[in-house]
Amino acid sequence: MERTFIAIKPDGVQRQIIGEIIRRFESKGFTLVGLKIMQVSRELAEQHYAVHKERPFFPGLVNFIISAPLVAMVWEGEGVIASARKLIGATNPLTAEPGTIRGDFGVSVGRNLIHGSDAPETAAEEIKLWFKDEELVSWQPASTPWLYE
Ligand code: DAT
Ligand code: MG
Repeated sequence: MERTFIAIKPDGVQRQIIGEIIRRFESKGFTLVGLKIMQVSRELAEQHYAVHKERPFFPGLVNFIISAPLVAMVWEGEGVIASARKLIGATNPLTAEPGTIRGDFGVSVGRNLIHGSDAPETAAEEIKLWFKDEELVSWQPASTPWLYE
């Protein structure tokens, strides 16, 4: 089973759509294996977005990520990495399709509510960056036989 790192950014927390976002992942059939609300340090935010450190939006992005609490999660399921990106929608909420999280709840790229790992390598790196092994739970929901043949 694949795992991916998902974060509800400070705007999603402040707009009180944590439950709505978790509901979408649960309803789809993915399994929550890690969850915490946290005040992110500047160091962690910079590490997480290190790939963007030369971009003009980087300082604003880091300040935004540490501006208020964030919800860090790990979700599990077959194909969850790519599927989560589809549930999340395009980076710019204005062009994200309706039905996606960004398409339904956002209007600007700097406040796009949610992060999801973009590939197996980044998912593994991000899970390791944000969670200790003992913070992740391996379990099988009772619905599993009704989701997979
Ligand atoms: P994604 O979050 O869809 O993977 P990304 O990795 O290209 O997008 O960028 C990371 C985050 O940086 C993105 O969620 C929001 C912010 N960002 C990207 N492009 C931006 C821009 N042109 N202006 C402001 N913020 C931007
Ligand atoms: Mg990205």
